[in-house]
Amino acid sequence: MKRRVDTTCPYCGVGCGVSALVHDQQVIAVEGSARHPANRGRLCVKGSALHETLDPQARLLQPSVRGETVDWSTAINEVATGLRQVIKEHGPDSVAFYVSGQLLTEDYYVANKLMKGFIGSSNIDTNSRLCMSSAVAAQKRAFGSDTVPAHYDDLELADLLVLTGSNAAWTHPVLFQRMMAARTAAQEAGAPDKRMVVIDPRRTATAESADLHLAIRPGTDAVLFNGLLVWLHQRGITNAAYIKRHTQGFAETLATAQQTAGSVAAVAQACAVPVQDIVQFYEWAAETPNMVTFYSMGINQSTSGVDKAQSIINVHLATGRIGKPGAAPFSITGQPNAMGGREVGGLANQLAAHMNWDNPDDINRVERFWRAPNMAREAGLNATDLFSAVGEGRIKAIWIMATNPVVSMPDADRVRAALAQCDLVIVSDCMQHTDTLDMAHIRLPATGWSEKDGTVTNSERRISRQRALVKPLGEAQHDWWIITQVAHAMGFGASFPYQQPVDIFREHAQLSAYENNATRDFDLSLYADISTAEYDAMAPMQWPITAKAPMGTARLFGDGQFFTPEGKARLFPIVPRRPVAEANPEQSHFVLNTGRLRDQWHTMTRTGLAERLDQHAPEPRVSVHPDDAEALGVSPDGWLNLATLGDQPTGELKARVVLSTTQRRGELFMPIHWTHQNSRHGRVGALIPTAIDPISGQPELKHAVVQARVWQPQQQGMLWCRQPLPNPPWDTWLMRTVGGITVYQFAAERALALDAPLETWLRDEWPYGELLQRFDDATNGMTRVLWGQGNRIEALVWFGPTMPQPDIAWVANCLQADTISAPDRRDLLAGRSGGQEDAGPTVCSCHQVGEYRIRHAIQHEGLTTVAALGKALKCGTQCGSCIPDLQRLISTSVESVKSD
Ligand SMILES: Nc1nc2c(c(=O)[nH]1)N[C@H]1C(S)=C(S)[C@@H](COP(=O)(O)OP(=O)(O)OC[C@H]3O[C@@H](n4cnc5c(=O)[nH]c(N)nc54)[C@H](O)[C@@H]3O)O[C@H]1N2
Ligand SMILES: Nc1nc2c(c(=O)[nH]1)N[C@H]1C(S)=C(S)[C@@H](COP(=O)(O)OP(=O)(O)OC[C@H]3O[C@@H](n4cnc5c(=O)[nH]c(N)nc54)[C@H](O)[C@@H]3O)O[C@H]1N2
Ligand code: SF4
Ligand SMILES: [Mo]
Repeated sequence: MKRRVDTTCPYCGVGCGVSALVHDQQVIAVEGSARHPANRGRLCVKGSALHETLDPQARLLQPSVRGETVDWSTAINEVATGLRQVIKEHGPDSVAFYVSGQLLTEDYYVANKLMKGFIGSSNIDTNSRLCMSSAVAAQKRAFGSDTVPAHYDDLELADLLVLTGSNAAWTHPVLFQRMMAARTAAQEAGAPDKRMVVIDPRRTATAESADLHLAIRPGTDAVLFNGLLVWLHQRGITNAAYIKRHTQGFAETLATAQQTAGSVAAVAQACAVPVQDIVQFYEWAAETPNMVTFYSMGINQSTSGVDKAQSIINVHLATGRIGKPGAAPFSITGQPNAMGGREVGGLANQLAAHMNWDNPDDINRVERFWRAPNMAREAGLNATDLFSAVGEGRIKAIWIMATNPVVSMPDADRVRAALAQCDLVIVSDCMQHTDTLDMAHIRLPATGWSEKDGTVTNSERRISRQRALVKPLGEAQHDWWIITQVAHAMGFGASFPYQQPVDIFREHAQLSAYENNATRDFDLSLYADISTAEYDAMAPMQWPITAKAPMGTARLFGDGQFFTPEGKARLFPIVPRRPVAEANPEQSHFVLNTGRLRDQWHTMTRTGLAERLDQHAPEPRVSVHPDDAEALGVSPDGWLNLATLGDQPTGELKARVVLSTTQRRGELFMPIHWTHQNSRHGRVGALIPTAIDPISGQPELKHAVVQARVWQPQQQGMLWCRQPLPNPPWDTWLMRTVGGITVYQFAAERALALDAPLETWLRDEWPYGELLQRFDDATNGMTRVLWGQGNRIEALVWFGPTMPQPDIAWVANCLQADTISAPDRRDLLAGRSGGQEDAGPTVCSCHQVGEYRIRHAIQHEGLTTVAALGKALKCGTQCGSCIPDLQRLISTSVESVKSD
């Protein structure tokens, strides 16, 4: 029987409600839940492909210890004994947990409790250190609490949206669509303009849709916002009454802003943006009280992330633009449960339930509530220090859950080396192949989305249920269960009596309410006695959720009351600081910026399984400004070798370039998603040195300086085969799956001759059947070779001095067939694509519409609006994530027609 179940998307912090259609033990379709207030029926392309990422083959299904499959009781016992042994010999601070904003709140709560109250160390940190910790520190400093005051509706109510350091069109797509729809509706209603300003060194898809884009020099946000404060004050827009009644520190803050960003000319120069653009931004800000500043990783991932966030908050406090409909500073969370992690205290410098290490009463309160025998007393190591401690042997056992630090940490090779020499590495993951699992002594199979059951909190403080849709596959177990079992085996059973997620949620709610009396923002007292039935039926709601606010709380700070001892918010003087390293194009030293692609999630363990998500950007290209490419002497499809600077360069990466005028000169951009599982030299984290914000400990992931050199491979090519190679022989390669066929794209510094050793190698290492046919194309130096048996093709390799440009899907299709037709075989050898039209790189993943097809429609069929294209080709009509791309194609194609 088919069932519909309401759950939540496990990807970004928008936290969309998903309505899943389940048949037996299969999720057969998903759609946006119309009832969920975050998305009201919408889903982006990643969310709408969720059911395509549940491949059982890719899952980790059994526990193992040092390579041997074991049962759960053995695995739990190994973990518990291992941890106990290390603690006995070296003390509690010699163990660490590294957890994740992708755990559910219940998982997270138990991990935090076990570490801080029972093991007796606070060496538990989370990947949110890389993501949110600057925003957390700034909010605590300014508000006295880590509070996001806003509601998503504020994004629609705002008349001026300022997006800084955010590529929301790709990273928070459903919110971005809500913003766009509100702007269109206002225009259609003839209402005064709703405007959007985007601040980002790159002209992203988000910036393309903005009314004004400020392509600032990286790291200069604080100058821009200090300048805005000065401008608003000069024009009498700062709110003297609000400042007096509800804030402190204004005079010093203003004075510092005047010294560091006193004139528009100075700001324009520091940010490298035309004066008139700065003036335009400031004028709009002056005339629009309904202003939301929405900020993300371009602010947080910086050595001055806390200060950059504070400079934004200063402007909102000085104008009283906070806690009101359509007015707020809005730090947006990345991961689905980054906010839930903050609630439980998942960062090493947080305690629990928004209580703090610097308050002895808080420590005592949590100790009493947990009846903790070994309460930790102070903050533990943040992520970068924690992995250093592993490398130095001070931490001897580490348990990593739901994160992939060998890819996502800065100095990623150093993280791998640290784990390689650690005595005990325990990894819980739901997938089978990750770079971090490769380093594990004990591998624990966790349940994943569709099996997990619990709660998550999105960017607007809204707690939603993520529900189990199907039974766990194989031996997979819930993270909370695994941690609870280990707690039992370590002798703490009485304090971990949980049978089901609601037992944990109830305790979490009780702790939030414990001796709270409105002294702490995070309060779920209404749920302190929640029953299983109520938990199962729980509707999405924003905290605080109390007897006074039984339907939750849309906004905080509307009354001007803050959680500092004085009850007043703190403005804080900000002296802008530059990023730690500088580019020097003359020496080919470039600033490397890193971030996300539209259709992939982080290290691709899940989105990498849905073929249609792979098509928008199948290759990790490095974006280079055309003038820089010319200066470097790299051709449009050529390769760059990027290396970290310093006496002992560690990280290195080879990637093909994509020329892009959306890129500032002197800067490069690389996506973060590729790993050792699907590439050689694709892990960008290996290039990022560890430089952290002194307050938050968040690494500067957006700004590394690298040496770029042209790399000239002698041989480049592609290999299609039915199964992955055990040991690819090339200097650099990428692997993906197309139509069930494995496709390698490779390049080699020195040509591997086909006859030897490549052919021998292929014959010895992989049984492709016999070499059927070979064609050497004298005109372009390309060689194509078919292997197989009779009319069944097992493999095709196509290589030469340049990278072939085939219709990859068509070739894969030929291989998939049991027998190949004679014409297709001829075409394969000749490098033609079966007479089929090549649709070009996929733009619309939902409806599989390619760029060439769209350009043709724009240029030759007169379809020059998004609506017209949607009507004819269906592109952009489902999730809408590609609409900015369609707009770009329309504007560039129309221009090229005009200039033809
Ligand atoms: N498709 C997709 N969506 C995701 C994710 C994903 O993996 N894939 N991950 C989720 C997670 S965990 C997160 S944290 C969010 C991140 O969401 P975003 O922060 O929107 O994404 P990023 O691409 O990391 O970076 C945003 C922008 O910051 C800009 N930037 C770099 N330096 C500066 C600077 O100095 N100042 C300013 N103003 N901008 C700068 C970059 O050019 C980039 O365009 O996305 C979430 N959503
Ligand atoms: N250079 C650079 N580096 C970055 C960033 C950047 O912008 N630039 N961004 C940083 C940011 S903001 C983030 S959030 C991180 C993200 O980086 P990671 O957290 O390392 O990336 P993910 O691929 O999301 O890793 C999640 C892992 O958990 C597994 N998993 C999924 N669900 C579950 C579950 O329920 N239980 C368990 N046990 N496992 C599960 C997945 O299979 C996957 O292996 O990357 C950071 N690193
Ligand atoms: S915007 Fe997309 S990825 Fe984010 S929660 Fe919604 S559907 Fe999931
Ligand atoms: Mo993140």
